[in-house]
Amino acid sequence: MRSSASIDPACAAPTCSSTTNPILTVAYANTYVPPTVGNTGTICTNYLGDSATVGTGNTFAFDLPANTTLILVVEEANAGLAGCSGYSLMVSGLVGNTSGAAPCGPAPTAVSQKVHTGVGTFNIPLPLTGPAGVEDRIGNGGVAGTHTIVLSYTTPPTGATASVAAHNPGAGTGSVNSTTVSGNDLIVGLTGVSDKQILTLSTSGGSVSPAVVPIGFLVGDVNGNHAVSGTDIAQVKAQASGPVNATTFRSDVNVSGGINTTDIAIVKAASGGSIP
Ligand SMILES: [Ca+2]
Ligand SMILES: [Ca+2]
Repeated sequence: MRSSASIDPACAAPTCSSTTNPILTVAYANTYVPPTVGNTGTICTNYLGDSATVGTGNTFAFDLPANTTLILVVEEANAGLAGCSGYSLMVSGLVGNTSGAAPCGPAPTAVSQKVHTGVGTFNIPLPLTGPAGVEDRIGNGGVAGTHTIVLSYTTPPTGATASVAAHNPGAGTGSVNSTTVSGNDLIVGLTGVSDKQILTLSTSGGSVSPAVVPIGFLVGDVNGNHAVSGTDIAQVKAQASGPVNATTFRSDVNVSGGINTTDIAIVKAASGGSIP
């Protein structure tokens, strides 16, 4: 795919979605030199950026220099599949699209936020790279599967939108049911989120860089190591009857505002569960 040239520097942000097989998108400046057998080094020639993850939907951003023609290569991730019979590609940030100023702004920080009844609001960090952060609490207000994700930028994320890009394992469920801009924050409501999965939240559009946030959902994983075991049960027991504060809030699994036998029972019932 060849876009129109960018006269000014731009923060270009392609979003690619496949209707069939997993794909990977790579951006090049001006010229793409296809690799050949025995000479694969050309895939780095004129390289600008790529989607980093393979899937049926991905978004990324990169700085496109002035007076540069953007070339996007959409590759089927796995050889031998039926081919990219259907995909869509959208690019924001180029000339005539005021949503993507250059250079690309810094990536946001992300947290999973919950109110613990009568005590206060506590956040679990969600790193954008490396192992996924884990939300171990069952849901907002103790309702399973409802969660609030807050992405914080250095400027208001006006016009940005969010969607669920992937589930791992693929049978996982959950979708975005609200997106709100408040100050420099993009507040995303999730509903119908099934337990024991890594959900990939993708944001795009608007006046900020797109972001991809992997979020682990594993009820009872109070130490956030992607598995529920006796260690988690012991931690909740040790903190039971004590205060819910910045150190202990993960043990208040049902966000009731207290740590007690109900939380211990939830973690015991979840023991043995894990996520990738
Ligand atoms: Ca654990
Ligand atoms: Ca509790």
